[in-house]
Amino acid sequence: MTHVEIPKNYKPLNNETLIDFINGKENLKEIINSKQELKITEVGDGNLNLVFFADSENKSICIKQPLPYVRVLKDWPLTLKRSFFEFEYMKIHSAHVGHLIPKIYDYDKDFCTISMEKLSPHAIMRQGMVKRIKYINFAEHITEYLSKTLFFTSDLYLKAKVKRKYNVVFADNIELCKITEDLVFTEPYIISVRNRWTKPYLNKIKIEIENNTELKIAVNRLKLLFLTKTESLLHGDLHTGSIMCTLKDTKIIDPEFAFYGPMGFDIGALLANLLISFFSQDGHDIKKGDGEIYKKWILETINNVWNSFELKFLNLWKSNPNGDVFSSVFFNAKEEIDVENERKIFLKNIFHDSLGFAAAKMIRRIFGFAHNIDFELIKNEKIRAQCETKCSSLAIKMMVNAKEYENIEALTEDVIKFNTSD
Ligand code: SR1
Ligand code: MG
Repeated sequence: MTHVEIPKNYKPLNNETLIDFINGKENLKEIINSKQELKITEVGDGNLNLVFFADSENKSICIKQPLPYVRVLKDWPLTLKRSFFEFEYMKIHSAHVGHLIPKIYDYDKDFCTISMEKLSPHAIMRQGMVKRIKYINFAEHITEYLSKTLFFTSDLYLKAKVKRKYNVVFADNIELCKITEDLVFTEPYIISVRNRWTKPYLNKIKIEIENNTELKIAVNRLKLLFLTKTESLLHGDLHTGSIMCTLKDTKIIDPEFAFYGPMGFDIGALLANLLISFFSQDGHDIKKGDGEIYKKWILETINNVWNSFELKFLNLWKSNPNGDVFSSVFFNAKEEIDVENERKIFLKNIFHDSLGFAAAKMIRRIFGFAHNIDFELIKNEKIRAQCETKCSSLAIKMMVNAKEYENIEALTEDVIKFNTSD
């Protein structure tokens, strides 16, 4: 059994001890500025951690604390150091995307807590998408986030010396990366006790996956990229449960899976979750077809996410050639056309990586350990299985043939085809 190192003074907090914890911290007391008793509520609904809201008559804060195990499976031990990686990720990225993440007030090494801004009236994006809320500014915000976080921590911008130092810090996020290696890149493709799927409807596809050599080679290529391609400091778990929205605002939360990895992994996670939401919509219809307008919005959003990310990333690269590669010392003005061409080739590779990773994320949410409410809330299992079948059939094609997609529109056209097939 894995041994979890626990700081001497660590204790899981509860509604009572959290008040003492806050009262012991001048910085938090000053922010909350309350004369009355705080109202504490534990609101964590993710797979891993405790999340508390502390509300006062003046100000509310949010305190996240890891447990030395996986919250949804207590006999799965898990390092408490994950909150350190989350905190470090937020510190580094706050320079460029501080307005797109919660404000951080405190990191406590003993309790492993991160105290931060309570986001209100934000809701978890995945929950909003089940209710068919159109987040019309989302593509604009998330592409700013993706382009800046990925560019500013890459070798295109950082000096190798700085990037290597960051890389060393996050290379130690071994246990969280191992979760992804197992749950995303391995278990859905083999027989594993942690897998589950909508039985018996999806039994046939599950067996096909286990016997599809091309697919298993493709997922191993992706796993190798995940293990070796240290391009940028990634969020590492950028699904729609790690994003909180209002109609106007977007905030990205929960980067405890942060590591140096392939840019396409974060982009792919996001695309996968938008696609999962798309394929789940028919299962939420009260009257057949009542989700058509919403589905159209999701596809437009997917197109916007890639196209706008590409544009923003290219602009950042062109205006900040500060890293040790493609730096301005190499090229004169006449060579700009060739350099621009090279940038576009680079982005094409990221696009194909993103589609492959998106496919892996779609398959894991249908056949692996951790599923999404998008499909899980479809109570009629036969209807859920129909949605999941379409989603996983597209994912299998995407993973094996990622390079055949010339652009994002080719993908969203395929999405429509797979969704209308019977
Ligand atoms: C045991 S953790 C299961 C999943 O929850 C997180 O959100 C990650 O996606 C992880 O793979
Ligand atoms: Mg999370």
